[in-house]
Amino acid sequence: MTDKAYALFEEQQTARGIDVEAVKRKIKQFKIETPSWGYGDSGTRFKVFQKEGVPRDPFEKMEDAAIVHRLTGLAPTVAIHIPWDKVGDYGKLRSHAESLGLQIGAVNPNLFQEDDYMLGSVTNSDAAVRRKATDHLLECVDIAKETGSRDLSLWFADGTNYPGQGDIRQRKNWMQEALSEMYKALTKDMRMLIEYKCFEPGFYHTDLADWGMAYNMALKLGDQAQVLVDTGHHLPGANIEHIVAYLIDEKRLGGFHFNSRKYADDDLIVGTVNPYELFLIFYQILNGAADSDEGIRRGVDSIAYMLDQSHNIEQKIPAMIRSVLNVQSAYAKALLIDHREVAAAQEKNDVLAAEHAIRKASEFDVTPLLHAVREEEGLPIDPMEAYLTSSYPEEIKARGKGGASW
Ligand code: PSV
Ligand code: MN
Ligand code: MN
Repeated sequence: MTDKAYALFEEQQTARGIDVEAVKRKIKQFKIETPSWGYGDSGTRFKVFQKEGVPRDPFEKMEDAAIVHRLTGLAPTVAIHIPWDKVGDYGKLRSHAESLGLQIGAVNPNLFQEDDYMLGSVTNSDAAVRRKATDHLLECVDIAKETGSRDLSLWFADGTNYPGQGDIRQRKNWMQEALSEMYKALTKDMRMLIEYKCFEPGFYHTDLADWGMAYNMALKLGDQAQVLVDTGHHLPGANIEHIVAYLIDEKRLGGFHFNSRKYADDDLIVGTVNPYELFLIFYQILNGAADSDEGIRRGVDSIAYMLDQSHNIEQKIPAMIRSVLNVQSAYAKALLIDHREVAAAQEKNDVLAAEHAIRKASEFDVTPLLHAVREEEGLPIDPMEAYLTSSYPEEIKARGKGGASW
């Protein structure tokens, strides 16, 4: 059945002029980083529900992440969050990850959970708090050296709730001061990925509220500073694909934090309510990947695809498996876009034909293609089923309740 379905798929796509072998190669190369905090007891607002079998420390988080990677072949790196993943010896955490076939990915400083940061971290009007916050950023650069991480993902909860609460321009300059100090500490291979968020926890203003502010900051810092697009951080109706295309063209798109949101920054499973948006994001990325400018192609090549999700009511490992599979399937569909067809329609200013050329690709069923890829890679055809029928869910129950949380 699988063979028949795949043969049909291949015939159909070849007839459209799609190089299916090239598509398969790209799917096999595509990887998504999972966040350590999505394995622990964490979760969106109001209450964190404790689950049985949740990892008790960063080492066990790596073990769960390794299962996701082993079953999907998609998630070889894990982002860490400091101090949630603080350990005495990062070399030991790194070796543990490597022994499981993983690598430690982006290091995420945490500048939002201490009382000192109530009125801001790097933009706090108290110089001692700013110093403490900047020192934490520097500490994270040192940790990244030990973990072998290239990227530092930076999200600041800094902002205000009321007009006049802070001097917005002064805070902007303090932000730049702290980031510049951090930038100077980077090794030449490291990158600072700067997130923005339109609101929360600052509801009047946030110091880095949108992609333009993050981009401006990155420009002032230098080439190793890039923008991180968290899909949950936009106002309703924002055209994220446009932001993505713009940043690609400016060679400043550093990476993504994928998640799904219906209302605010819910950090829910990517692709559950807006798979078409995800597909359109990949359309822009693939458009950049085919650019004649080598710099743009290089930029696209180094985009970090990461999840930023906190699973509260869901089972953690299956939620992560579902997430990486959703991203893979949106990417696979985008690989079926015939860019020549799009270009021809644009050339003729044929609006409907252009839209059709894009949408059509999203309507193909990529299941046989993904099954074939998994078969060739020696992976289970259905990673979710493989997990649920494995002994792992039962084994981790021995960890009991009350695992790691933030
Ligand atoms: C808070 O909005 C947030 O979700 C940011 O997106 C960060 O990337 C994440 O937490 C982890 O610090
Ligand atoms: Mn994020
Ligand atoms: Mn967020």
